[in-house]
Amino acid sequence: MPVFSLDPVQTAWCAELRELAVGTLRPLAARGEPGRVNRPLLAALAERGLLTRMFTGPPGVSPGGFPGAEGGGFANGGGSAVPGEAGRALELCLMRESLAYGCTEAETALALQGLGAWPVARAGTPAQRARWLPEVTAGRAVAAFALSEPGAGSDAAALALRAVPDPRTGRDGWLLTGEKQWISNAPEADFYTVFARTAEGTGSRGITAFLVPADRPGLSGSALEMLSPHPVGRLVFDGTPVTPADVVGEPGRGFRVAMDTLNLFRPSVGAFAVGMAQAALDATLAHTAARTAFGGPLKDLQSVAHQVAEMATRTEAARLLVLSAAAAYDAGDPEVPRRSAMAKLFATETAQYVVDTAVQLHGARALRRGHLLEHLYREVRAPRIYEGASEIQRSVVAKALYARHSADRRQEGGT
Ligand code: COS
Repeated sequence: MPVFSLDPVQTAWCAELRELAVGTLRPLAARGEPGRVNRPLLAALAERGLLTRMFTGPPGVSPGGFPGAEGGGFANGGGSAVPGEAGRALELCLMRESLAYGCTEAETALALQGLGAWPVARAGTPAQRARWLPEVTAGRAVAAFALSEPGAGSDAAALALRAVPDPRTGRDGWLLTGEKQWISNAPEADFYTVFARTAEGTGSRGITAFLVPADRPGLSGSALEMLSPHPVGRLVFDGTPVTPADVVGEPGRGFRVAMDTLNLFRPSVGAFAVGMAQAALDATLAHTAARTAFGGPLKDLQSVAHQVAEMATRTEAARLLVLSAAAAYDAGDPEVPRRSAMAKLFATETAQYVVDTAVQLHGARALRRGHLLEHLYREVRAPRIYEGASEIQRSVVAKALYARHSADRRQEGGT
């Protein structure tokens, strides 16, 4: 893997996005209602082409390779989006870090469109893609990824929402019965990528992904009051009909669809965290340079300066880990699950540390409602839990390390 550095075009684009986030998106976010989808914010992201770019990768790099790419297009289904093409993960990480720096709400709105619709872009049928992806990228349709259940969060393969053959249609359809919980954008999304059990007793191999429009009979939802500015809710499926046309990927292969999606999005959660850490660090530099105490600026106290140096070093390390995981994804590296997990783990834990230290160095003013750090202190917590808690990321890393160790030993034994 090459040592990582951004080229001037990427650097300039990130600066542009930070400006957009602060100048245009933050005021739109401020006018939104907490816990509700902010459609004007989504429209602004769409207008700048950012939602499309999340699915197409950098301009000119992916001819026909992705839905919506030149020569591909949603209408004919485009090419399938697979790792190893076109700088997609890197692009997503740059967008998420830059937007997060200036407006976490815009960042999250963008990311949730990606998380909910990516399984469709990657594994959906041409008809599903043609119906939904243009609406998602235009910011008109809101997407959601529905994996977690009251009894299956970290242990995703234990999910219990059942898809049983629909007696009315025999083998050609299913009825969904069960619940999903802690689903971002629920209950306001326009469609859900739902993971359901089509075979009992088969663990991760008996799960199928379905694209379920929000207006399907038997589907209802309610909002949960959570520590987050975006909606998070619960969904109840009471005999909701789905057909083979709603299957995303292959029946029984839904767990793979979920994991492939998380492999792409986990480093980008890390990028979100890095954006927040950088914002907290910059606020701390400004504050400690200007604020005087004990006869001089705070920055002249070694105890303060060393903390700032530590925050900056860890933020930079997190950024590099995120970007190298993204580059590995884009290169089709076989160790993507481990690298994605490491990037998410390290970056989200680092951001928690950096934001907390920033609060400490600011003192009480940082905890006043409306202060940037008060906002970041609330925002930084959830990413250590969603898309696989830190403990799950450590398990993924350890499992991959031992698998490689055993494979290496076997190879040594065989040669
Ligand atoms: N990428 C690709 N495939 C993966 C994978 C990954 N990251 N992780 C697991 N798989 C595959 C395995 O290769 C295995 O495939 P086969 O059945 O073909 O052998 C299958 O999935 C089952 O894997 P495993 O036995 O490791 O599954 P477990 O149930 O033991 O554990 C974890 C899977 C814990 C990693 C998974 O449940 C997980 O990621 N949990 C967190 C869920 C999460 O992120 N929830 C948040 C929802 S979005 S907010």
